[in-house]
Amino acid sequence: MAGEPQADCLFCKIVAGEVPATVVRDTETTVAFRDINPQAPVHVLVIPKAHHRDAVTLATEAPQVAADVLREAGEVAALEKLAVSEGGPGTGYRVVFNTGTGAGQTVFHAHAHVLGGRGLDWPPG
Ligand code: IU
Repeated sequence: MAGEPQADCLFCKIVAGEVPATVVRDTETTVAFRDINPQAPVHVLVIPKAHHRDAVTLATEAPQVAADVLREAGEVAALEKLAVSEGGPGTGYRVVFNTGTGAGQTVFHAHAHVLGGRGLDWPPG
């Protein structure tokens, strides 16, 4: 059933506390934790606690939780002083949802990458 924990899912295990993670924010519906292989000075993943295979599937199956994930991405950016309005050293941040193997998705539990703390090129690689 949509949203049910998957036994072989690493991020479901992080939600369950079975795999360690450096958690920066925890809400009723989401968890935000530091990426173990950071691609920028700030690299935090925001995930729904429920299992959905990617961000668009999440938005279809649980739109309110998709909104929670996006709002939490903004809360993380504020916490990490990335947002211009926070007066931090950053001049902004990037929120990325890799979707599908061709786009670099390796963990099939929806997650937002929140990246910042350095200049971010466009177009991305
Ligand atoms: P992707 O968009 O599916 O490629 O992102 C998965 C991310 O999960 C990737 O950046 C990994 O470094 C990260 N990650 C993690 O933070 N902790 C883990 O135990 C594992 C992967 I495995």
